[in-house]
Amino acid sequence: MLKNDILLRSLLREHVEYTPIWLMRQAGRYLPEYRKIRELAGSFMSLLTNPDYACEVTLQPLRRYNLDAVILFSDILTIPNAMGLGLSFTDGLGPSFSRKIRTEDDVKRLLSVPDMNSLSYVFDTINLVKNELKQQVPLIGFSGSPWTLACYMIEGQSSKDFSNIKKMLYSRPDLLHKVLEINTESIIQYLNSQIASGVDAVMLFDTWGGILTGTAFKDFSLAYNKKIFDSLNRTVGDRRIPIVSFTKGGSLWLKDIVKSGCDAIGLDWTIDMSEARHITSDAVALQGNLDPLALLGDHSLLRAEARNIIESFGFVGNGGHVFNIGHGLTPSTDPDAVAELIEEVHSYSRLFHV
Ligand code: 1CP
Repeated sequence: MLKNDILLRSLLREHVEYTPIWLMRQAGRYLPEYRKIRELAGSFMSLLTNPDYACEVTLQPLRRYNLDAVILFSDILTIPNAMGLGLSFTDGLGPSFSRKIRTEDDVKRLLSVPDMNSLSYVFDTINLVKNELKQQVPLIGFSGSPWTLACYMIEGQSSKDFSNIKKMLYSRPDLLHKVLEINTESIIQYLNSQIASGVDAVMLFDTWGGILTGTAFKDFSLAYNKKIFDSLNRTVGDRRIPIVSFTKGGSLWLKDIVKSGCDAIGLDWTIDMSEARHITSDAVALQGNLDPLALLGDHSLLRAEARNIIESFGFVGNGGHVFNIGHGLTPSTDPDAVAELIEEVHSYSRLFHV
């Protein structure tokens, strides 16, 4: 039994005493202790694939802060790497693949559901973290969405305009669907293996869903996310594994996302909590949605922003709110600002849980 299961109860819209909080990219370059291990590891890939290092980095934020969850330290690009696309990370430039998917021949030659044994370093990390955590707080597992993984597999790196994947969408939609089908099956196996290894909740990162038109979002992103939510093992013994769906830039499509079958929706900062709650009518929990750059400013204004979000969600009643930022913490974040934010959310939110 978890000592602090308030995150899981909030995601399942059960009664809690205060609003739980965790932060996307809570382990990362803004923490000096992260930079130290990153240097020891030599490269981001060696950090990622070494379960001892990855476990240590997962737990670092919990040693500093009164967080209500930790998230597995890994990356969404582990799956395309396991497919053999040759992932590397360059400082300042981000990820890139030595092999890209652009043609029918690439799809035939390069694409298949990876053997989950080649991802055993991820499942080993989960085992280590669960052991070290000693049931203090839940561990969140994750994957990228089929569409977001396809963006990197087809562009070969980060992109400003996503012209290669959009060209495929508007010229060979059949080929893109093939890529998305393979990604979907891979993600189902990957997340079910994470669940079997012990994660307590799962989040799907659809970071690039928001670049699509409404129709394309439904056909090329949401339809596949739904298939994943339908295929995950959501009950393990007497534990329920809540699922969070995060589409950055997806606030216009909340009504459709609710119907995809997730337990909670992650929100970026572009919508007011009250409006998101009104649209979703407490059918799901909501996670978010502070602008991560608010942590770069004045601490009293940061606390005020946090209170605004809590007030905007309002009395929790039959809803569920998990406080988070609308995208990842940036490397220039002051670690003290994170402590102030957590303290404010924990204390102020008690007024709204009666
Ligand atoms: O230099 C470094 O130390 C690497 C920076 C870094 C970190 C800390 C990368 C490279 N990935 C990560 C960890 C990571 N990535 C986590 C860890 C858990 C956490 O503390 O939150 C998670 C959940 C991710 C997921 C991830 N990777 C996403 C989805 C979430 C999001 O931020 O939108 C995406 C898009 C990636 C790709 C990626 N990996 C790394 C970078 C710099 C990027 C983004 C590149 C781009 O902008 O296209």
